[in-house]
Amino acid sequence: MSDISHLLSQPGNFAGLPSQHSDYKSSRVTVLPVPYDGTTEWHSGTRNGPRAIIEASYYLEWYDIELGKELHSMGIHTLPSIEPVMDSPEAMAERVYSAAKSLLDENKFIVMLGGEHSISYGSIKACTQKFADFSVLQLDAHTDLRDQYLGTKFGHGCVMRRALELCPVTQVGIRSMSLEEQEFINSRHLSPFIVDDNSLNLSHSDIIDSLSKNVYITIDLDVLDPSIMAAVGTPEPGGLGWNDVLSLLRAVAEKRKIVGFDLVELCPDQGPASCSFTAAKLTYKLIGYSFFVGM
Ligand SMILES: [Mn+2]
Repeated sequence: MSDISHLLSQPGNFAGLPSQHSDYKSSRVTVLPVPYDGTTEWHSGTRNGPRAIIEASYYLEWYDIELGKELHSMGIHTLPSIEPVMDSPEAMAERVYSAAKSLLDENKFIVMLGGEHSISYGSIKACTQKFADFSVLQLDAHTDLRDQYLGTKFGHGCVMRRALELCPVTQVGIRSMSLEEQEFINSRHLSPFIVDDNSLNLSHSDIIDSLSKNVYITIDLDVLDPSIMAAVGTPEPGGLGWNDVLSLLRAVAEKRKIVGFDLVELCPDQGPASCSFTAAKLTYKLIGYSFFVGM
């Protein structure tokens, strides 16, 4: 058969990119869907997040007004989904770690789409082994610092406690935590950036000063205000706006090297379709910042 690939759409391909912009070998970015929600306790359904984000991404404009260019020149390849392990959160974390490690070994930039927040641990662990002078920036309404929850140390409420055992973590957008988590923060002298006065005047320089040279970003979509991001498992009022998040991410990209990121906790059944598009656009904008802004 003659080559008709240019006539065919690419189902399951982030941003609907044609093969010349999404071939695995030549792409620096790999989008890794992880449809897992084995430990969520209230609204489950984040397993449908990756598919919803990718389907919404077909409607993205490749051209970005802010950066003045199309953002796919580094190549963006979308991988098949990681098969969930449903009976053991720890085994699932190990599976994500193995996948992330192989991608980093091939010098790929990981963009992981969740799925619940627990999946971040595997990719953070792989990054700590690859990059020196490394830390994590977490955008989230919740600290996720419980030592264990519902019988596991690897659930989404514990993910940043596990990450902190590996590397420094800067938490931004926090507006809910348990007493146990507050006491842990006090005992470790951690300083999360808490949203508590409606001003949302988060100091970019304070946040950036707390980060290492190489930064992995984990975005729990509930960091956004529920008025623009209702489709999450555990919504929390008083969140950041779209421009708050973008201006922070751009400022980080200007001063630090972003080495990978994930976007988690989209629960498409809980909100309008605009939430999936917002998540897709945030993914695309952060790819753009990571490759075309600053360092
Ligand atoms: Mn979270």
